[in-house]
Amino acid sequence: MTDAPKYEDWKPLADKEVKGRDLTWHTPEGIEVKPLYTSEDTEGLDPGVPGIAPFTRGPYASMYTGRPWTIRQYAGFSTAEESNAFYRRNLAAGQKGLSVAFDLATHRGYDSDHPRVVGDVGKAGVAIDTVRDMEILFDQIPLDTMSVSMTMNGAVIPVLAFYIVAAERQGVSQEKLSGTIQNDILKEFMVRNTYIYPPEPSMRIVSDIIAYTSANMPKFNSISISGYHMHEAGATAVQELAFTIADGKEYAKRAMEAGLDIDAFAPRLSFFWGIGMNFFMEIAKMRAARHLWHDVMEGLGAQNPKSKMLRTHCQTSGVSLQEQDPYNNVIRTTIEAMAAVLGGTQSLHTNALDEAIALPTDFSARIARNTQLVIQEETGITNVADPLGGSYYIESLTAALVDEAKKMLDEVEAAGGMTEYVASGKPKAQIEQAAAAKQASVDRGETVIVGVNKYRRDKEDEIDTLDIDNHAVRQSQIARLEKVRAGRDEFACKAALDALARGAAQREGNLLDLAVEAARHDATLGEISQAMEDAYGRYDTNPKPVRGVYSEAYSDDARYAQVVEGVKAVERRLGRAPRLMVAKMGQDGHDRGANVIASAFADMGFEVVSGPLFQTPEETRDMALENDVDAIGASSLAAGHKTLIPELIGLLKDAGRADIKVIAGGVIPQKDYDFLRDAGVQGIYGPGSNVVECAADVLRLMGHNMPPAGEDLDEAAE
Ligand code: MLC
Ligand code: 5AD
Repeated sequence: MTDAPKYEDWKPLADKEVKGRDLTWHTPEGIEVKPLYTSEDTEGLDPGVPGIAPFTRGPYASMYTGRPWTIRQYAGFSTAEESNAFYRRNLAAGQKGLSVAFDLATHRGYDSDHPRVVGDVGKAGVAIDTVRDMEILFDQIPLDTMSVSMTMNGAVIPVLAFYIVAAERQGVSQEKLSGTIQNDILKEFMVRNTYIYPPEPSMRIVSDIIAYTSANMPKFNSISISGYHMHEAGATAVQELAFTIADGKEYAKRAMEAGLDIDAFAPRLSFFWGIGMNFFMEIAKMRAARHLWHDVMEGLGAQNPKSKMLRTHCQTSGVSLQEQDPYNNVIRTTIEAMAAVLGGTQSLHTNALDEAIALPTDFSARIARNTQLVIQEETGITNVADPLGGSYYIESLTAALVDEAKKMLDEVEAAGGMTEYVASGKPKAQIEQAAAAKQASVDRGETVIVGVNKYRRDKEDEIDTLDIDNHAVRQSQIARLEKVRAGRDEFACKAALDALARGAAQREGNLLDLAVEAARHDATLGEISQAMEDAYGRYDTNPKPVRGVYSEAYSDDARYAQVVEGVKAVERRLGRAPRLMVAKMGQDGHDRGANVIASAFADMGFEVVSGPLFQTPEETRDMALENDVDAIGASSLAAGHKTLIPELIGLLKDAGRADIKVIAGGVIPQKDYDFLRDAGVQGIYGPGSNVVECAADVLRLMGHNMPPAGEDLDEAAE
């Protein structure tokens, strides 16, 4: 038998075909992917079998041949009644597990009647103020059999307490509850921004929940350690892997320091990945994660194999989906779902095609859910465990990711662990750097997005999107809050809240235990949060956008240079650089877009003022006036735009500064454009907007004669 041909036999043939062109793919992770992998690449790389350490090929032995992944669609909007009806329709149509999306007021620990959350109630998720709301949310959904995930981090104590008490009122005791609470605060400080308290007390909350659930709720996953939000914020696969595994290690160490036995809680730690369009990279990422977690837990002394076995949820990527030609999103989501499944996920959410515009409608949610049903029931993919195991490319890429992530994990370790590393701001800055580089590559057309920066249609079709009457939801929440407050034993409620406040201040008792008692007496979410805020305070940060990524990516670009010249011309006229304030109003913490804009505009020569997160329109006005800015870019991704931006424009007018131009960017449906323009918004930039052209528009608004792209100034003047 002759030896099978090898890479060196193949190389000259390929070189000849492509005339010597270098076919290496330099990934954003810094991995050099060759155009071909062979058996030489996997020598010494046997990943073993699923269900046995290090679990690279999957946590369970039989994987989907025994039980398919859980179809778990993340959803929530408006009131508890409306979300409950939506859940029940979805369950009847084939969804298997629930996953609750709460509105931003709830995330940030405010009741619906709080003045800071006027634009947020019921918008990006369901409004929950009391146990009563939670009871309605799960009406006719048996909590002893349905597994429920709740994405909650900031207000995790009241929300989990409400869930436990709502189940009690259904007659279900807490040891029967199966599900997951996200409870992952470290990534909130890095990327998701729905924290309430400073890092240290927030870490106590995490370990109190781990302690409580491991003692009382054996079927409940105490945490969902999430890379997803880093992925969405622009992280590379290596960053997502390393920072998430490092977060997990930090939580485990904290729980051990609090006196818990690692094998008592580690089997109920779970993970969550974002799955984007980089197909094989995403599959390899999930396999690498299982290997890495196994090693970390072994390092911490875990004995039980379940402690070392990484189980995960996945969600297809929101940022990969586009407003333009939105049916392409169905294709993207299918590909991403395939990657999650071939990577061996335990639970999956597939995004809806209207992701870049609004929350899902019944129609778009059906297509999203059916994407999973079709893969599960029509393709035969579930018939073999880890079907890609042994692929030369997949195994090599998995090993490369393990190596690269280990280097980053060592860096975190050297910095004193993830709490310290997060406090240094380094991981956030590294992710923002990667995000800005990615946006520049899209703007330059190097990263192709079909229907956006290539094959763009002249005219887009409108699609139906979900609209929520935020005012009506708020009114009905306020009415229910009043009813609950009027019907409770005020004395017992106050005593329970005082006990919680003492427990927080004096580090006594378990905070969840104390909050369950307050919830039994109908304390509200805002009251429970406030009891802890009295002891801990509220945490604030100021954005510090990265510099230099855009100027580097565009060093040879004529249009970029033209815009930079335009900025200089305005600067000569004004005697100072043009000033843009990037504003984030309301409780929407999505700051990737705002930071990318701030970073790019600063590189182009603007003086950029970055407003802190969670401003009220009044606070934005004050900051704009103090800094004497020329324009304000309001970034909105959580549907507060129709309330907050017109309010800001009114306030500027009242202050005699109608000359300050207001532009808006983010997730804004086309059907709201006229409303915003009528309110005085002078430019609207949805997903897929080019940042350099956005800057050109701002210069025009400032009276500069900026030519259209592709023309020079003289031509434009003619
Ligand atoms: C599974 N089981 C099997 C099996 N596969 N038994 C035999 N053979 C097999 N092949 C068993 C398991 O052991 C388990 O039982 C039960 O079946 C369920 O399986 P699971 O793997 O635990 O699945 P699931 O219950 O779906 O849990 C998945 C999870 C969990 C562990 C990843 O944490 C989870 O559901 N996470 C979802 C998180 C989520 O939805 N997040 C949304 C975030 S959205 P037993 O008895 O062992 O339990 C977001 C967006 C934003 O964050 O920013 O707002
Ligand atoms: N309903 C459904 N999906 C949601 N997402 C966020 N909020 C909701 C909601 N209320 C999804 C989107 C978003 C990601 C963070 O989660 O896909 O990008």
